[in-house]
Amino acid sequence: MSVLEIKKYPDDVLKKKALPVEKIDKSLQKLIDDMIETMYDAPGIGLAAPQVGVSLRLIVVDVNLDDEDSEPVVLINPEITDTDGLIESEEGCLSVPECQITVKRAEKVTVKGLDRDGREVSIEADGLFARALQHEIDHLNGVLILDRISQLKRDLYRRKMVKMRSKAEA
Ligand code: GNR
Ligand code: NI
Repeated sequence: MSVLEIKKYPDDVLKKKALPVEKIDKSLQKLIDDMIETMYDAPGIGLAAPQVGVSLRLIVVDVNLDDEDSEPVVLINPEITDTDGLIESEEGCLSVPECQITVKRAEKVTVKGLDRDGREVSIEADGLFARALQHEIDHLNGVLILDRISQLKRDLYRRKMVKMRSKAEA
């Protein structure tokens, strides 16, 4: 297994709509394992394939990072089939460094997809798990937390990043 490079805004791969996974083969299993290792290494509570430069509909989530026995959830071609409630909460993103913003999302979601063995699964989630699933599925549609805030805040973030970059290069 290997830790992969996490692509950062404004990388083009983060803006693309990812394609459905057609074949669950050895190379996909390796990608899944590498994504899990990359998520734990970061550390993050979720990771979508486009974040490691692969434009496929595949996500991994583990909101119990502190729990040794917790198993990562792997979802291939995930789809939200039901939502309930709306709630605002702070979010960060490994691909959008130095950015913590409040995002309004469904409080509960039902998500269907395939597990890593290709079996159909349906997951009901609330709390941080529901939030992480929606955040990762956004990545598959080329949507970042920056797209969910006002133009003004987005411009502020862009300017902050330009400044940080010029400092780092100085
Ligand atoms: O590690 C992460 N934390 C987080 C916190 C609140 C809402 C969503 C997230 S996902 C993020 C990892 C990430 O960027 N996944 O795409
Ligand atoms: Ni993210």
